[in-house]
Amino acid sequence: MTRMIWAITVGLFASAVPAQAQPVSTSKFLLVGPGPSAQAGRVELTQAPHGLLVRIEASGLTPGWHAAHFHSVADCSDAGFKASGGHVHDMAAAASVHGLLNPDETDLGDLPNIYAGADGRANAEIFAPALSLGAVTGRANLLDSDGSALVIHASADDHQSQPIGGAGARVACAAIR
Ligand SMILES: [Cu+2]
Repeated sequence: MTRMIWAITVGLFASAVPAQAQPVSTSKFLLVGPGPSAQAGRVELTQAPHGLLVRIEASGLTPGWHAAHFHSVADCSDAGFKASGGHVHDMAAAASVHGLLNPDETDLGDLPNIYAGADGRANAEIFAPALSLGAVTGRANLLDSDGSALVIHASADDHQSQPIGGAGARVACAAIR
């Protein structure tokens, strides 16, 4: 009997306290590549209380590991995706300092590698605590005046080499704006 009362009490308490959850809004962006006119999947970004949840659904990649980074401009219009600029980095720093394994600093746009299977598809969900959709203190806003881009490279990121971890050409790009 005591246990039943306790259970009821817990139930009432739980229903009386509103959940802290806020409405979740996910923004979807088209991933193109190779080149600006071929569809390669999509990128979904969800603003989280302490960072950004990044979901990547890509196809047409060569099997194996691929670097993925946020670059600084929402422009995927040229064949090599060079217009997407360099990596999103700390604007207080003089220049980009790349690499998740770099003891000096890590660009805010650096992400773990993603893996494409034999069918060329890669699905990944990554949490990026330093990034934001919209202005948030202490996080880089991907939706700044010129937006940003999620770029997938031809090769894996070694997370140490400058300036892009030996990741090679840019093979897919999603303009974030
Ligand atoms: Cu990159």
